[in-house]
Formats: sequence, structure tokens, C-alpha cells
Amino acid sequence: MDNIRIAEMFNRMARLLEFKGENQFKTRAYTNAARTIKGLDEELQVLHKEAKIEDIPGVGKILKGKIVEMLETGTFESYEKIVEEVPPGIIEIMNIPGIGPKKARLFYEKLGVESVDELKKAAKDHRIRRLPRMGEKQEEKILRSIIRLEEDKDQGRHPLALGMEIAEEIKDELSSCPHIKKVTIAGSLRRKRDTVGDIDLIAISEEPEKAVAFFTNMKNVEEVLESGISEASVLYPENFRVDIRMVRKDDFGSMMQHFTGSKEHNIHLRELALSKGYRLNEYGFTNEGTGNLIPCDQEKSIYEFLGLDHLPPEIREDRGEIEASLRGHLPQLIEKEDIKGDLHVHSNWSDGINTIEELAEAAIQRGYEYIAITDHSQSTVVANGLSEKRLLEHIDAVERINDKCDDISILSGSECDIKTNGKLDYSNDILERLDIVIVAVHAGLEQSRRKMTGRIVSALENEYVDIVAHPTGRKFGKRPPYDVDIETIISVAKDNDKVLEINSSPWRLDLNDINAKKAKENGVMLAINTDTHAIDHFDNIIFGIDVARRAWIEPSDVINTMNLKQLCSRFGISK
Ligand code: DGT
Ligand code: CA
Ligand code: CA
Repeated sequence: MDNIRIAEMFNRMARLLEFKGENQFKTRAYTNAARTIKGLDEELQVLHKEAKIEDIPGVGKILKGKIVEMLETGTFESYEKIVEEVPPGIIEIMNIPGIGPKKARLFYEKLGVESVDELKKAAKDHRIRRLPRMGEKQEEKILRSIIRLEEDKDQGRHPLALGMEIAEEIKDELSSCPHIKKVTIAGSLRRKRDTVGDIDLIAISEEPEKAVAFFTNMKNVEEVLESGISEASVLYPENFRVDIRMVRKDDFGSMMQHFTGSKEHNIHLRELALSKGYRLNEYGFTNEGTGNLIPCDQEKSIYEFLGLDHLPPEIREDRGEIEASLRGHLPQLIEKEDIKGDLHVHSNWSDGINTIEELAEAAIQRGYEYIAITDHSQSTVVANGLSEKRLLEHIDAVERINDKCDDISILSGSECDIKTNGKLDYSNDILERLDIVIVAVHAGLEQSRRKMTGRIVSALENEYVDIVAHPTGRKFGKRPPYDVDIETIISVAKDNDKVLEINSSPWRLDLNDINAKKAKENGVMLAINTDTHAIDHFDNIIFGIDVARRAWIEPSDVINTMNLKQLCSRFGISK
């Protein structure tokens, strides 16, 4: 179990306890511990091996015992017990945006609601509005949230980062198999889609049956779903399906092309091949006239044969890449090395775990020219947001540290809340003093489309605002995007010369590829930021880059590919 999963279990436990009406101190101990764990630099697994769990600050003895229990058994007894007691649908209800444990309990006690379907029915039958502290508006909100959840396309899919981690682990294990020469990632994972349905692997093997047997017997396989002469599918923990196909060296190129997809891209390629008199499949090109097969051991031969550039996997979605290549207009996709700094970083002044100095040091190690320290604003109490007074001290502290630091420029910033009424969380007098103002929505996520859009639009119209962080608010496994008219946001951003963020946090990836592409096409600049809360998070930049590449984004579309001088002139910073 990794830290993220352990923290997640503690958060779930807290919600279950709250549902049961346990006292606040008990629930808070779990949420606090979860927050501490998420911020740890080191994996608990490692700390446990070194007998250092005891040394974690801010987590009580009892909860430390439960951490050890989870590391050793994958769960803990009191959690299993409470899960038994609470109807399973309640957990889903508590995950609906705008409904916490307290409301779930109210619906359960007063209406006997035990599942999302029952809740939907109760809302439709107007039984919610009659409950204490509820009303027509509340009822409508709940119905809207449920419908949006049902429409969420990411349900049942897994975040890219998790897929990558497991795929690398499997590749490692397969590297010790004597019957496998080479293993490569294919499918949506190779295309770096933000969520993946499963993991697709291609392996070169002269002994496919033995290779399949090795694969189905890997240590973490929970179930073998299918197993054939040259292919197999297994189930990994967390319901992660892994497909493998053993191929001959001579077919490797055509197999890779086929299993990388996407399906739509492949269909388009096949049409192109047919127009040239060839049938294309995973074994190569077949001449329609002679029936001769031309195998391809290299993927690039497929594209060459069709008169195309070797298209980067990230853009193989049939979103115009084939036409662009035929016209010689492919974008020069951005790369990690183009990034010169990070403009969304949290320190221990709010809910980050590192000092400004530590963050600066980590950014220097990554070769950055600048970072902006953007701690939370006062409304975000749970994240220890800064009052105006503390923000002024923060600005001084950043300046002091920056003066001492030759190797990097530290900009003073804020991740300022856009409040539910559309007002910003600090006065303009204060915002004016900051180098970088990022604005973001953190509360009132269930507002109507009109309200939410208006709220962000009014922030974009503020002259001191520079960037909108995670513009749609989605979090994988937690909530779909809030209801917002992204076209309007993009056009108002353009009119006001504002920047939209691609947030690289593996749980957000927001803007997504489709919206980021729209932003680019409408001439809006993007920032690829990590939203770092602990120094390791700087490395999440690769996931933001993946999104950007899928969005056809080039270095010149991204504000933080600028050097310090250009950046300062763009944002009017005197440094
Ligand atoms: P996912 O798993 O939903 O995240 O998305 P993919 O793209 O990885 O899809 P998957 O795992 O079903 O199939 C892997 C690749 O195999 C896919 O990207 C393209 C190829 N493929 C699958 N089904 C078809 C099909 O019906 N026609 C064609 N031309 N290719 C297909
Ligand atoms: Ca797949
Ligand atoms: Ca698959």
C-alpha cells in the first residue's frame, strides 16, 4: 500500500465515523493523519522497514498502529468493522459533491435512503425539500449532482499516473523472464490519456506460451481473466486490468501501431491505406491485388508507407493529426525540457509541508529559473489559508529569501479563492502587491452553470488576476468537473489576456486535453503548473506535459516556457 491509498483509507474512515455520529475529535484525528501522510516525503512502507513509523510527527499512537496494520494486511480491523455496519450505497452517497456524512445520515434516518438511486428518486418525488435545513434549492442541487455524476465519462477508469506506476512495476518483473526479449507499453497509456481503462502491453517472445505462463503467475496478479497461446489478461489490485500480447520480432512494428490506437486513429489509417490499394491490420499491409503481405518490424514504417510523419502517440486520436501530417503542418509538441519554472507552489505557510527555502532548493535542482509561491487565501480555512496580515508577512518573507538566493527567482503569489459570490478573497490593494495572482474555485462546487461561469468570469475581469488554476475542478475518483461553460471562460480569458492552467496533479489534470486544445485554438496562453504541496510533487510536471502534448500545445503557447525576463515583462513584474 502506498501513502496515497493509506491516506485515502483514513479519510474514508473519518467520513464513516461522522456518518455514524461519532465525536468530532475522533474524526478529525483521522483527517489530520491523512493530511500528514499525503505530505510525507518518504513512503510509509520504507519508514516501516526502518522502524521509523514512531517518528512521524502529528499522528497519535493508535493511528500509527493502524498504519502498520494496513501496511501488513492491506486494511485495518476497525475500518472493516464499520464498513460492515454501514450500507454500501451510503459511501457512494457521501461522495456526491455537496453531500457529506451529515446529510447522508439525515437522508438515511428520515427517508431510509441507502443508495444513490434511492436518493435520486427521493429528490424527484420532492421528499428531500421537506427535511429540516433542506429546501427546493437544495433538492435541485442534489439532483443535478447525481445526474452529472452519472454522465461522468471517467467512471471506472484509472488515473494515468497510477497506470504508469503499475506498468513500470510489471515491466520490471517481466524483465527477469527468459522468454521475453522486450516489453513495451501500448494503448491509451502510451497515448498518455489522462485516464486509462486498462494497461496494454506488447512483448517480443519466441516462446509465447511460456511467456504467457510467466505473466499470469506474476506476484500481484489477483485473477487470470483470459489466457491464450500468445495473449493474456489479468486483474491487478484496485480492479486494474492488464492485457499482454506476445509478438514475433518481425511483427513488432505493426502490432505496436495497432495496439497503441486509438481505435479512431486506426480506422482513419486503414481508410488511407485502402485508398492506396492496401489493407492494413496488426500484421502489416496486404496488397489488395496480389494478396502479398508486407510485415513491419518498426512502427515508423507504417507511417512512412502512408506518406505520413511518425506521429507522436499522444496525438493519435483522429483529431486532425493525419490531415495535418499530410499537409506538413504538425505541431512541434512541447517537452518537459521547455519548462523554465513553476507558477503554482504551496509552502508550509498554508497546506504545503516544505519551507520556501526548501522549495526554492528543489526547483534549482530541477533547473528552473523561477517559482511562484502561491499559498492559499483566507477563505480556505481547511488549507490554513493566509489572512491579509499573514499574506503581507508572506510577501516580505519571499522577498527576503529571494534576495539571499542567486540561483533562482522566487516570485510572491497567491492562490486566491474566487468566493461563491464571485468576489475575490483579498482586496485589490493586496493583490496589487503580488507578482503572480492565481485564482481558483474551492467551495460552492455544486452551483448552477450560470452562477459558476459568472463567478469565474468576474475573476477574469479583475485587472490583478493572472492565471485561473484547475479551471473545471475535477478530481479523479472524487468528483466530476463542476458545471461551467468552458467556451465562455476561454473567450473571456482571451479578451482579458489571462492565462489558463493545466494543473499537473495526477488527480486533477485540469484543463484536460480537449479544453486545453480549445484554449490554444482561441489564442489563450496556458501555464503548466504542479500545484506542489511537497517537493516531490514538482516531478508531476510530466503529467501536465502529457496533457499539453495531447492538446497539440507548442512551447510558445505556454507562459512558463518563457525566461524570467519575458515572464516579468508579460506580467508586469519588476524583478
Ligand atoms: P482504454 O483502454 O479505454 O483506456 O483505451 P485504449 O485505446 O487503450 O483501448 P483498448 O485497450 O480497448 O485497445 C487497445 C488498442 O487496440 C486501441 O487503442 C486500438 C486497438 N483496437 C481495439 N479495438 C479496436 C477496433 O475495434 N478496431 C481497431 N482498428 N483498433 C482497435
Ligand atoms: Ca487500454
Ligand atoms: Ca486493452
